[in-house]
Amino acid sequence: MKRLMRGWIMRQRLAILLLFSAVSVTAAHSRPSLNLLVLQSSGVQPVAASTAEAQVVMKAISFQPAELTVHPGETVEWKNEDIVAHTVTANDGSFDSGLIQPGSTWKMTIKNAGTLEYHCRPHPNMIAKLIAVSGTQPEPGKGNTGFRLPGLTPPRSPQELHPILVNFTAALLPLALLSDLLGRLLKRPPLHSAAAWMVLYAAIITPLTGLAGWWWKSQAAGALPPNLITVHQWLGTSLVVVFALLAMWRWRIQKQGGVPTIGYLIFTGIVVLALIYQGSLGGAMVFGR
Ligand SMILES: [Cu+2]
Repeated sequence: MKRLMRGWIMRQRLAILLLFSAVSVTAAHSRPSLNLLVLQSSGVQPVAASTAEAQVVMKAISFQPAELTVHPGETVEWKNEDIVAHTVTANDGSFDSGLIQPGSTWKMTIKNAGTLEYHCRPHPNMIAKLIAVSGTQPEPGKGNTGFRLPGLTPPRSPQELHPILVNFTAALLPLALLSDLLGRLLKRPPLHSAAAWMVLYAAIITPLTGLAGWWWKSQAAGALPPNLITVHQWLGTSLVVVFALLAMWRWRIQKQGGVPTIGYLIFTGIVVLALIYQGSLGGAMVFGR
């Protein structure tokens, strides 16, 4: 009976650990997911003809306004008030500003009526649209109201893959440390086994995260802040090596059936701090400071 009870308590503790890792992954994803609900044009409002140039400001990693009604023949100006470079790139490939550095502007004259959806290449979460209407007629077929959810598509670009893969390491390594600490505290060998597996998974998946990061950098060229990216890429590459060594160390401890030493726990703690710093650099590049 006592053994049954013990097993039940173990399962409860593991469930709590799993819940924590799920919460951390969800939190890391909550920001981009806000952009998933894109409000489609609801009743396009024709505005009086204006010769004034329309302006879109790029600020806080977003286009402001995200939706702008213009007329064919008008010139729209994009002004970058951010600390990082952005692009104005048509989703259908019909135009691309190239990199617009902080403080710079880019202009484009609207030729035809229609909806022009665009995004920023280094920051795929930066999306916006221009609705070009001719005369006072609302654009035909675009006056419908309602929401449209984008279809679920598998991640293909490094800008999507890198942030997804990062979550695994960000969850696995701190949880492995927590599991080892709890294992020592509660004298539960299964918690040590869980920790050894988590360190191994982190060591396997992190090289893929690194590859996606290098791929991203090769695509984004000079769009990423040079100082941040230099530290981020080399710290990340070092962490790939450190995780591999850490996994070997952890498995040797595991094979000897032993409890991890204080030395191992302190070293893992330092690696977790480096990982947190690495995450803050990545966040600064994608979302700004
Ligand atoms: Cu951007």
